[in-house]
Amino acid sequence: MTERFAPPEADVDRARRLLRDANGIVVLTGAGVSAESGVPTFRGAGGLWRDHRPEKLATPEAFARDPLLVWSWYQWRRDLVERCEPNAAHHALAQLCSDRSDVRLVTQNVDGLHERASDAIGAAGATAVQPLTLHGSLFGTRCTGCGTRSGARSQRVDTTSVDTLPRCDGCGAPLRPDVVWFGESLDADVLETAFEAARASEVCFVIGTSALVQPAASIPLATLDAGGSIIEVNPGATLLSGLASVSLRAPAASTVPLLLSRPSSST
Ligand code: BJW
Ligand code: ZN
Repeated sequence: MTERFAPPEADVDRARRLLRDANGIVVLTGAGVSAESGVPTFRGAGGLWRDHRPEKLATPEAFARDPLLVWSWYQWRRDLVERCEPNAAHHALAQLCSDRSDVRLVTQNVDGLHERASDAIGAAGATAVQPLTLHGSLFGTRCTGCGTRSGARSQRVDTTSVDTLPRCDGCGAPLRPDVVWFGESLDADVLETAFEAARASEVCFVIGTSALVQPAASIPLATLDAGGSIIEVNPGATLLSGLASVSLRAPAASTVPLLLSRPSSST
């Protein structure tokens, strides 16, 4: 029943033209862009926070209290995401970033699917542009002692017992997932680059985020404050919907490629 999600044609055409004509686009994605790849979102029906309390799994205090529980949950998510593939929205955005130097992709996602779509573009010989990742990477680790990062893809974590959990080769302290938990600061350089791009762009293209988590949710407001506009793709309404020039209640995988294709006429 894909027709049920078909957004009004006039809105689609308007969004396409805004994107085509924009002097600078900042794209902000959230979990919804990966939903059709099979990666669960956080909030809403079927979301991770329906069955799991964030404060028990996604805070530094939770990790200090029960690292085995936290690592078991993250390893389960790593296994799940490894079985998923980038969808048509990830691929269309990777192509857009490759085609236009005035586009910046900023993601809250830790699943690496934008990166894999970009790698596919690079493998085909085009310029591969990697996203700015606000909340880290599901597959990286960081030392709780000395802060050393593992890089994008670390070894599978043995969650048999607390004694089998990974430790730092350098200082021996426990390694943790390299993600940003509640109450933690985002990387200052990454965040500043994202906000700079938002201020410098005429359009903020927001895809698949509930826009509830700060400071990421303020990125579209920076574009708006600088005189630009917001285009939103999301099957549900969000706090941004009322501020958007075009808000398409539609899923990402079919809609994003449609918006990034050529408008039906040149007017
Ligand atoms: C589709 C679709 C389809 C479905 N197509 N779309 C009070 C006010 C303001 C701020 C705060 C506050 N109290 C505390 C804070 C700060 C806090 C915060 O924002 N809390 C709010 C929840 C209230 N923020 C922080 O703590 C941040 N740090 C910070 O602020 O530092 C400064 C500070 C320090 C100390 C004290 C206070 C401030 C850090 C936030 C880190 C967020 N981390 C997580 C986990 C990452 C690791 C992991 O994955 O395990 O990041 S939480 C989770 O939410 C994850 C996501 O990146 C993030 C955003 O979620 P997202 O992507 O929007 O997903 P959903 O599920 O919410 O929405 C999915 C959307 O998709 C829905 O709208 C669907 O409709 C849609 N959808 N199918 C398109 N097919
Ligand atoms: Zn260390």
